[in-house]
Amino acid sequence: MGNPLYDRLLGIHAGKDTPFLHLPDGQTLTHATFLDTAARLANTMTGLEMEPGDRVAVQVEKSVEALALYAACVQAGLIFLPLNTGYTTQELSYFIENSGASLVVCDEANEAGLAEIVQKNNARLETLNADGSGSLMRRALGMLPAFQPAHRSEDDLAAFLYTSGTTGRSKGAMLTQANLLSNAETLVQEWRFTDDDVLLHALPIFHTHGLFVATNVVLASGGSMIFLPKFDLEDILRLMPQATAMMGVPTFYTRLLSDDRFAQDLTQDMRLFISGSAPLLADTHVQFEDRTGHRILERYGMTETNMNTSNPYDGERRAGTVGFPLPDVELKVTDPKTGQTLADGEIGIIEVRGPNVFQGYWQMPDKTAAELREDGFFITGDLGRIDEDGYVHIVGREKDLIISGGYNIYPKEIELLLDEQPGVLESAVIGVPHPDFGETPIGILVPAPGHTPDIEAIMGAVRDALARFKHPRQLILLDELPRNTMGKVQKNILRDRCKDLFTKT
Ligand code: MCA
Ligand code: AMP
Repeated sequence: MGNPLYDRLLGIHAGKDTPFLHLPDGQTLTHATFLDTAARLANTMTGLEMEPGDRVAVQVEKSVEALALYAACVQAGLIFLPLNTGYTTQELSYFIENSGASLVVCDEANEAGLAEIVQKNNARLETLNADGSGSLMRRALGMLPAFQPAHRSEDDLAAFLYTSGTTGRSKGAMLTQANLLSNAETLVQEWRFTDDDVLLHALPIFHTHGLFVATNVVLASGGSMIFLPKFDLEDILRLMPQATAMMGVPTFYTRLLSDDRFAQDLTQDMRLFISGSAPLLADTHVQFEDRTGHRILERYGMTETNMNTSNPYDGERRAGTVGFPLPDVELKVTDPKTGQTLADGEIGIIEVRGPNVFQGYWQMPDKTAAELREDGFFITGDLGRIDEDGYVHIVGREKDLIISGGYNIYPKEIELLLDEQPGVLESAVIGVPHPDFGETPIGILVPAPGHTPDIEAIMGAVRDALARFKHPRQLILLDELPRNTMGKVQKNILRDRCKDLFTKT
């Protein structure tokens, strides 16, 4: 039966001394060395009595060992559950409990904070630090660098990625081997990746973009990556001449453009710049081409679906669009009320179907049924239209979501917390334009009658509960929230009033 994800992404490189990871210090790791580490980790986890189908929750800094842990999970048939390094203990507790993870891997600095919740869930806790040290690798170094991959089928689950929702509760999107493999192999073809490619990798590896789009595409094509811990402008400018391709969120591109040193001489050996995870402003697209001669290739995806559409490699990459549906992806635009398919040109909700679409939300059949139709179409919550040439345009979102620097923020989660604070009657969280992050959240608070909320104390409560990237950049007091005749808060009015908060001086 084999293990398709292992066989087609990792096993193909077994024993090969070909370059896989170029590190910022100039060191290069081969595929064989990387696979040795993965095999040691797979042996370690099996030795800890982990069995195929068990969940491994991982909140660690980006490192070679962290990436090898993903490969080890594939090899051992374990479900990989990567978590944003910004999440607080409170946020992590929910993920550990909800997923029923049997192994939790964290940075040593967070070990004490997680011990109680891990114990309560009868899980095991191991540590892995940014420099590769910690209990997990200590165990792994005593293991054999060879592991017989667990038998898995394409329909077996490979990863859970948590994504929030409009109700404020995160949902574990269940992705199979086939979901990941089909997308990776399609993207290799669409974007012409080969073993000559060197991808500049500065994205985090706890999301679809950095893990599945970037890493799986490079693994499937046999290329290598310049593997950076994070987006650091100096590193990017220094290392770009050694790369052939980069994948990034729009913030990467606006930050590059804001530096005069970023010019054509740095990009002459690059063949491809890809953007996604958030809307790329048409202006950024145009400025980038003027500066470098390269047209950014914009694509559109979601945690639940991997990639759905892409601008063409050879044809016209059209600014302000996300291109065409990928070869094996069906995409339609439907009426939000009736679900009927709309004619091209009309604006409605984007729905997608294909081998890339997830299996549903872990142990949440109602939420799955609300978003994943029986016929396999997934209701994305994005508003879009298809133009006369077939290009897909994303024109907005039906779902209440803010995207800051490529990270999703669900206002409901913050509003639930703000509403609980002393002196607050109710709240509304909205996204407003931000020059660096694209959008940023701010909170509008309505004081309870006769009270003046203590803004500093409220920000303290926010800091304790929520990851840094979700913190409202400002809290504003307002006597009442604008509502329509149905009593629904009119966030568009609030957004309009606050739209210049960070974009004009
Ligand atoms: C970091 N901070 C942020 C963000 N990132 N705040 C808001 N939004 C963010 N995105 C916090 C930091 O913790 C720091 O807090 C402060 O803001 C300033 O940090 P700064 O140094 O400016 O940020 P950075 O570390 O340079 O990070 C910015 C970044 C990074 C490079 C844009 O967020 C990033 O790599 N984003 C990519 C996200 C991504 O991969 N998304 C893909 C999701 P303090 O001041 O307290 O230290 S997958 C997806 O969406 C789908 C599937 C798709 O289509 O791809
Ligand atoms: P996530 O839940 O993190 O996977 O985020 C997925 C969401 O990011 C999508 O539903 C879109 O709203 C947004 N998104 C991803 N790529 C693009 C893009 N190229 N343009 C506009 N929005 C995008």
